[in-house]
Amino acid sequence: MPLHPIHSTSPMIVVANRLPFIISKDPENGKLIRKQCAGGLVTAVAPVVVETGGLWVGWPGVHLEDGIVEIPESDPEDKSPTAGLKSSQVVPVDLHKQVFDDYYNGCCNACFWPLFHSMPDRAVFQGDKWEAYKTVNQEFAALTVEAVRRLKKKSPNDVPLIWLHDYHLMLAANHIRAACELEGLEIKLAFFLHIPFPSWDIVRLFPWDDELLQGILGCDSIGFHIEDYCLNFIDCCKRRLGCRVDREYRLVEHNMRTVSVNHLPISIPYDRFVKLAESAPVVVKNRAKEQLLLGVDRLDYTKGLVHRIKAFERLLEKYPEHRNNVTFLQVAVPSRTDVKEYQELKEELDQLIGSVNGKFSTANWSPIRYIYGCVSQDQLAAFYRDASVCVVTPLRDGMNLVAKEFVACQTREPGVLLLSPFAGAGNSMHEALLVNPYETNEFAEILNRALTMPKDERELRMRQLRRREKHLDVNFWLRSFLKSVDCLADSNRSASRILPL
Ligand code: ADQ
Repeated sequence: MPLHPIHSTSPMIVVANRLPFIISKDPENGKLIRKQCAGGLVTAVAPVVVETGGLWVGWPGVHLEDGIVEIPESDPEDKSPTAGLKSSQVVPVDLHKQVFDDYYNGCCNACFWPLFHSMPDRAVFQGDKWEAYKTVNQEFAALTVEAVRRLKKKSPNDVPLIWLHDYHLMLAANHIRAACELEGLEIKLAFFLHIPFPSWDIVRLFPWDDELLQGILGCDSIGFHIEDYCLNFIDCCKRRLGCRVDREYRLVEHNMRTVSVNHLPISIPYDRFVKLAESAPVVVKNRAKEQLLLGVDRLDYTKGLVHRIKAFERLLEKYPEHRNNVTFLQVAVPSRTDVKEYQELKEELDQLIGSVNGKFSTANWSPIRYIYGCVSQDQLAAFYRDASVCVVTPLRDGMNLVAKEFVACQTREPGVLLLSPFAGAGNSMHEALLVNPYETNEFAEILNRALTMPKDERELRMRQLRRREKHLDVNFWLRSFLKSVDCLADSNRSASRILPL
């Protein structure tokens, strides 16, 4: 069930690296089951796929070589957003293990992830991995075209809306477009990037940057979280490909088509988090005696975890009055655990936390509580609600949903949000305390300011943050997207597709 009904006219085909659930074998009876992934994207988009009779194309999380041959139906008890998604609406992409590894780890994670987060020194550029990326994008495209044929057979007059997601699929659009044009299948093609789109100075480091930009331009409509990413992309198209562009109206002309570039800030199912917070178990009984600083992240080098712990250490050195009553709770979800860099980061963090705890712990108090694992949504909501300060300080982040989840869950005593200006969320959550994570002393000062902020000020800031996030929730994002695609359909039907100079 969508949180608010969203009426889309076209059947939607979502194409993402992953299906909206993972398929695994029930250890007890060996039966195939769906394991839910509760991301914002799945929550928002899966109901629209269900409602419009659309399809979801993605990798099922296992290789068919592993013996998984079919997509199971959802469990009758299933209340997740994908419950209504029939197995016939799911198109699994089967990829050979080695090709998948080269595409996913070799290209997406080792190259695009650091590069797009403006950390080029970490990026590895390898021609063979790029070849695997191209192959996999072609495979995704072929299955998407097959999905279009299926939908067209059922209702020939519908124009399917194909929505490609993220940096894994930047080259699929042109393959889909070419095949559909050849068969006379009318479609709409859109793309959304969940991570930052960096400046031309960074993009030009990628040896095949022209192919990449042309790949994205294969869509009719391209979405980024914030305006800066839109302008970066437009700038790259102009400088690298010589496209005619209109920065004001966010248009790029390419191959006799006009592509629209849209600023679509993603968000969360706000009301669902409010409900969760209202019934979540109590974590902090008395805030006057116990203050919780909270961090919730995937364990990733872009999230700035090491910088954050160092700033907390500095806080305890400079302001000893916080010892014994302030605890830093860091929840870190294991991520890309088979990659060396992530293993090294985990080790560095383990050591740092150990050394801070060793330095300051007393018989009854340890400064840092560290959970390395996934926590339930109820538990997460309880942490968000009871935290005095939520520390969201990535070195770079497309948007960051944790900042928004924290704000939604602040249903009792108002806390303070500390936010990095290098997260997309920093662009609009103006009432947060902004902190540059690279400057340890200043970071410690701002931690202290957050912990000692008067209630009036906390209330004022949180009220405004909550008002905005409630309004600009994930349904707003989805509606804005659907509107941007419909507008595009209208303008492309008009006589002139060429930009005014
Ligand atoms: P991520 O990099 O994964 O997403 P983020 O936006 O913060 O980052 O989302 C993380 C999600 O994981 C949140 O919904 C959070 O609740 C959940 N989570 C984190 N730790 C958890 C834990 N220990 N247990 C359970 N759940 C946990 C990418 C981009 C972001 C962008 C999103 C959406 O990198 O910038 O905001 O996509 O577009």
